[in-house]
Amino acid sequence: MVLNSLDKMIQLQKNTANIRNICVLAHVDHGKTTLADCLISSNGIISSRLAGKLRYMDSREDEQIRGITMKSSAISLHYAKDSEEYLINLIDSPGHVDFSSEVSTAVRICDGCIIVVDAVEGVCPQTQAVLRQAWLENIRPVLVINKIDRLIVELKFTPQEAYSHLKNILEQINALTGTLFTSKVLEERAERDTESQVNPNSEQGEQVYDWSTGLEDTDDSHLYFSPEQGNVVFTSAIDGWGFGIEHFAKIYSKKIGIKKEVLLKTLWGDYYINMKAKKIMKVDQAKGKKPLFVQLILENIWSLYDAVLKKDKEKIDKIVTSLGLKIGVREARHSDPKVQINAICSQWLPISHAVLSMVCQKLPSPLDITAERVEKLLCTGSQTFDSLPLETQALKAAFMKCGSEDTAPVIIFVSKMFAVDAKALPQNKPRPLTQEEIAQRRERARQRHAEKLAAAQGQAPLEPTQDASALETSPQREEPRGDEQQVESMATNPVPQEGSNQESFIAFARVFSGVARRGEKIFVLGPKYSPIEFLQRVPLGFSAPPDDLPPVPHMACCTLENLYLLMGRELEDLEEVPPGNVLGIGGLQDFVLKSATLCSLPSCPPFIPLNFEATPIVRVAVEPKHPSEMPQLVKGMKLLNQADPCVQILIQETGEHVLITAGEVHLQRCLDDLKERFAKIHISVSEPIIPFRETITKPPKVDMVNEEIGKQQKVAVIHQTKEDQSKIPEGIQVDSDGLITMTTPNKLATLSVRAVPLPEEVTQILEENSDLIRSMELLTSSLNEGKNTQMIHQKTQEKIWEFKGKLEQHLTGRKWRNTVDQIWSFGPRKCGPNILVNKSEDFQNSVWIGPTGRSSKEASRYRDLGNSIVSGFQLATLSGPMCEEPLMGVCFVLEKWDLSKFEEQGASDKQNQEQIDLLGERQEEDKIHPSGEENQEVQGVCLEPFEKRTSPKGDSSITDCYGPFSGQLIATMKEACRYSLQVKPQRLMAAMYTCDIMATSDVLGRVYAVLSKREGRVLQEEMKEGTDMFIIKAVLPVAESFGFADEIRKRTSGLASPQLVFSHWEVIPSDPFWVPTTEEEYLHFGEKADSENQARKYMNAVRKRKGLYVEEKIVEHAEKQRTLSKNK
Ligand SMILES: Nc1nc2c(ncn2[C@@H]2O[C@H](COP(=O)(O)OP(=O)(O)OP(=O)(O)O)[C@@H](O)[C@H]2O)c(=O)[nH]1
Ligand SMILES: [Mg+2]
Repeated sequence: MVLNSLDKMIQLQKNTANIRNICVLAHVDHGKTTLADCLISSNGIISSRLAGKLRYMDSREDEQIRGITMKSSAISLHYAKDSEEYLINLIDSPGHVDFSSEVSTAVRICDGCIIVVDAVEGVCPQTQAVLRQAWLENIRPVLVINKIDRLIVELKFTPQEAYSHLKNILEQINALTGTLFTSKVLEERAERDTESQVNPNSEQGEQVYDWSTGLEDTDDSHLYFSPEQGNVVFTSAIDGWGFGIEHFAKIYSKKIGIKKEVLLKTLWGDYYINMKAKKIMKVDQAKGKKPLFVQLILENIWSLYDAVLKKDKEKIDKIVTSLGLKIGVREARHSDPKVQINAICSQWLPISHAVLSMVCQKLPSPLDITAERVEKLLCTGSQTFDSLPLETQALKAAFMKCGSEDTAPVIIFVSKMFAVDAKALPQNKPRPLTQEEIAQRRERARQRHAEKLAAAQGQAPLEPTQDASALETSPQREEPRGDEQQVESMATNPVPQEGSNQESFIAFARVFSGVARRGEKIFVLGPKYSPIEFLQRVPLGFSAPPDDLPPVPHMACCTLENLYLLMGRELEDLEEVPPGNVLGIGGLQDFVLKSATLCSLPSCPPFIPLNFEATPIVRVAVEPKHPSEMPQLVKGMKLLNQADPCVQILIQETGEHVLITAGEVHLQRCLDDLKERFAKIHISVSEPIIPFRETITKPPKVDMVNEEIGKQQKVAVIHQTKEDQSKIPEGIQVDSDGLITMTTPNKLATLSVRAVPLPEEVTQILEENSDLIRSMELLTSSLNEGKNTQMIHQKTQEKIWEFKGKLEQHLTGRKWRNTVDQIWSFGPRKCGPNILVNKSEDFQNSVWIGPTGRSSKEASRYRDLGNSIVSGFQLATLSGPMCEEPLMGVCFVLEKWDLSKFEEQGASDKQNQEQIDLLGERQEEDKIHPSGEENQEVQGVCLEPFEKRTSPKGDSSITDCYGPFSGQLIATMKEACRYSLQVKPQRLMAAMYTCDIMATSDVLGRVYAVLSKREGRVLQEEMKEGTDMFIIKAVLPVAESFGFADEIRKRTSGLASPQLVFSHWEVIPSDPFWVPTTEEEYLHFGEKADSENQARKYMNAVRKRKGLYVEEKIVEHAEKQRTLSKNK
């Protein structure tokens, strides 16, 4: 087939009903890119011989070397079926977990997806993940079961066995779909129930809970994959063939004379054919009849493979002629059976036809977008369209219509930004000449040749008039002479010099409504943009040009500079893009960081953020080899951040530039990009920075040798705690049960704090609801500031009560009485998994209702000072005492908060007040200059700024929440929290990966050896049905995971490869500060107890990295070393 011209594509883009935006999703290595190759070759973009070998969509060098896809990329294909012509925008996605964010970016702009499953490996962890992602985004899937050839060649299955195996895979994947569906129906039902509960008149509210309601009356048959529905095809991408049962139903209905419809229903399933009676009957196992699928389809394929592999020339010829195929001589003689199979099968059962016709039939066009999907795309959890302004609601209709008329609003979603070399942009590339130009030039060349001939026949030779370089840059100048045809065939637009080695950013986007035109002005809406705010700020009917609009947060206005057709490795310039198409947009890099919504109307709500399955967890610090190149590094990191949907960059408090990635492979790719594309400098990379969390536990009941801690041993423990307490400075009271009482340096306030470990479930609930906590925090702060603009939506309110209910459910018992009501704040960063509980009687404040108690004036004073207490808590939870890592699962209880002295002071005259403040000032000064200066001198120095600060506020100096006293409160609270932790048994928490490994039984032992060496724990081991593969599910600390995948691969000679996904935090049971205290422990571990303590090892490593003091004995039993000096 010939390459489709750009004009053809432009024409196809206009017929929205025949556009299919699809992505290919699967577990790693199941053959997505190979399948994409086959589809691309059907359009003549690559040769069919190279299909499967080239992996055209893997355009990066490292993708080719490693053999895995790392980014999603799109290509537009043309497919003609019957009389219809279709445009298929195909997106190939990566299967490796590290790049799952790329899958999210692809899924968002598609309407359907092809799920590829390896026929041997079956359903794998990433298959489940991508299926879930497709569900969450409401896009429709079809199934491709790939690598059927492996069943024949590798597993040597008989057709019957292969059939059972395939049936099994289908069942597995349908079971998965079933669970997704059930959970969705149940969720919807729960939602309906809450609605009806709100409306007490409805009858449903009183219904007895019945889990099955809603399930029975919802038809779900169309959701499942089954060959008779036409949404499953069987393929071997590497051999270039594939089929759906429709293909065979057509053939056999003619051959056998049974209706096609009957065959369609019976070709898959336990039916057999009675050839004599020409009847199809149910399979009776006892009689050993073969199902139709085996008899009519698989056996034919098997016998073809058999003939080719056995090099049975005669049989091959017979098959080829009976199928009516024509095989090229070269292929027919080829010694490699794969080439022969490919040549025969790709004609007999062309894979592109099987897959693309299924895609066109079964997957929706952009016009079929459902109202449900529109709502999901535009409304975050608690919001619905009804709650938005009318102007915004009108946009829903535009979405559904997907219209291209001039009045239709333009709505585009940018799902990621990707970098291309500026030289590869169409406007900077040499432009191939048009047919006309070529003809003209040919004519000129002919003339010249004639002239030359004439000249040669008698006259003096003509001087060459032009040189090649002049031609190159000025193709339109007068007649070029000479035979520079090669040079002439390309006309170049000069590449701007400074842009020659620059990266250019292209937005990967889709038009959801209206026509995107080059040069048009458009609004760029950030994820936090609110149309409500816009409509409040801008008067109705405001019709100034977009540039003159008053500034609205998270909104900018830009021009669509360049529009591109994405063609895999190439880009093609477009003037306009009709709705429903995937496109690339140039010139947005200053406006869009990673993703954005573009709309011609500011009343559009932004699309909801993409949901990324992978959590960035692997951190490294980077620095340039030459310090002078720091600016390049910073610039490069910014570009990298823009070019990758999932990477995070930050500057740590220590000043290090840190890169946070999803895993080792992702890290490697980011570093390569940084070095070779974005920064172009040599960089040095630190060892991975592994995050930990700090927590406390209940005191242990047994000691390190599993002996119960009895009375006698307790003496030792108490002795030890006393020793510990001696480390706590004077002026701090410690109760025997761990209550810390501390006074601010100016002696005006006293705080009593206790730290208590939270139950594990509570920590988990806090983690799960961090978004909700954050929005609660926003609401409270806007209420405190007196703004009441944000109405609490009813659903949000419900969610808050539900969250509170869950906490109450788990915080029961005497110890936790009333705790939930007294929660004052969450930390760190006001949304973390630690809580501050306020049990002081004078002042009550809770996250649920805001401050109460006392008169309002005092309350406001307490509130201001209370903010300092909360800040102290936030600081304490951000970095713990063990190794300055964030805390997790700790509850700080503020038992007393004594401000009586402060109030006395407050009541006294202003003179007094000044001195208090000065005292505070001085103490702060003292901190900075520990040597200290004479009191009077300090007064002299401080008087001026002090007056400046207090004078405008008058008597409000007491409540000055930014005054020195509040600083002292923050510091005291922070210290009190830290000491309260230190008197409890402290523990480190390690980040854990879950790890799925598939391995054959013979390498199982080695996999276990590697796992146990790296402190991994096997959770589950299962044998995969029908194969000799085992699936092992294990957990592994992130700290031990570096090089794990490589080690497993090496030790098992590539037979097993793990997938690591961050799963949770786990307490490391050993105590990092442990020293032997009981007799048994002395006996067992010796006095020094120098056996490996994992927690201490981790803690010391972190402390060392952060430059903190590490208590380590470097030299033990030092003996004087004798140096044998030469000159004795
Ligand atoms: N036997 C056999 N091998 C196949 C088939 N399709 C693909 N492969 C092989 O499987 C390996 C992986 O193929 P890819 O197409 O790169 O897989 P992928 O799903 O794109 O992988 P990622 O992009 O890394 O997730 C390659 O070595 C292919 O040659 C097939 O039909 N049969
Ligand atoms: Mg791939």
